[in-house]
Amino acid sequence: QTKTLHIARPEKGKTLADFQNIYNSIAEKMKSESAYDDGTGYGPVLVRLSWHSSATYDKNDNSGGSYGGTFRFKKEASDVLSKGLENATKFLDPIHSEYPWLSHGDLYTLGGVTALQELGGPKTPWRPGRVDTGPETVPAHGRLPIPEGNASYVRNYYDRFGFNDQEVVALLGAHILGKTHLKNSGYDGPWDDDTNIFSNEFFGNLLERKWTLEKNAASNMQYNAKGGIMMLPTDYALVQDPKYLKYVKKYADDQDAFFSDFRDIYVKLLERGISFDDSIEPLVFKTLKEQLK
Ligand code: ZEM
Repeated sequence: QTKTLHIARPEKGKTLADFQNIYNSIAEKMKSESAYDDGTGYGPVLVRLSWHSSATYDKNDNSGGSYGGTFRFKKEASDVLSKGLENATKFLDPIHSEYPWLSHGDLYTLGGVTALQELGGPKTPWRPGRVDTGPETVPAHGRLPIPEGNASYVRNYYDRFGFNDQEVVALLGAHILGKTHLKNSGYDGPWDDDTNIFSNEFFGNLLERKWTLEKNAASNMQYNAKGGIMMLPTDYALVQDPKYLKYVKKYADDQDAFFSDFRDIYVKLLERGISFDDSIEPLVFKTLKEQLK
């Protein structure tokens, strides 16, 4: 089988300072538009955009992934499973106008890294070099996961990326951020009271709350707990499968282990399928708060 080659070619002549400027523009815009989604702000939907723009990856032919920035095309963004992400691309459009030299793949992944760090998540090294590709490189719909799946669905799904059980559990800890919206996905509610603070509470909630499987207003089955928090069937699968459960317990107990493992698998997700030359240094950005000091 022929494999698509995705060779990183960083924007010419740009340094850490240039990318830190973009980080700052995104972070400042998040701050000034913090009322979005009833006060959650844009952070979670930016993290989700970074995920969906990477989630088309297939290890078998190295197609899809974040490299080509193809989420900018209707052909990709119109997938029903991506409803709501137009809010994230609209948020980032003016950032791209400010920095037109930045590729869309770099923009969408840097948006996620910025949001993650600003919401209290781990420092996440990021490498530039994605290059825009054309609409002919958009894979057919069908590469995004459905929320109805059980543990074997989730395991089989992430095998397409080459991710193991530990990596999958760490990655899904991102579902501490934001919420599900009936009008987007047909699911309803947040995963935690705090929708915009990154932590290991997704795992604590999974283990400690009393979950009831109920039909929501869109007739989809979801797990609900007191206080109006929820889990998707794919989230709940992590406590139903003993091999996943082991890592759920570990991350619930050890926030540092979660932060470090989440960072590693998130970087891997955002870079899947891309060949980076050794000379391309990972960039580590300062948060807005750190820059005040
Ligand atoms: Zn999500 N996700 N996701 N996810 N996701 C939603 C929202 C968010 C799945 C899924 O079906 C859904 C990952 C993996 C998987 C985020 C990040 C990451 C929603 C709700 C659904 C239905 C959308 C809505 O209604 O607006 C499934 C099935 C997944 C894998 C099995 C991974 C991996 C993520 C990041 C690393 C985030 C941050 C949100 C919240 C978005 C928001 O607007 O608040």
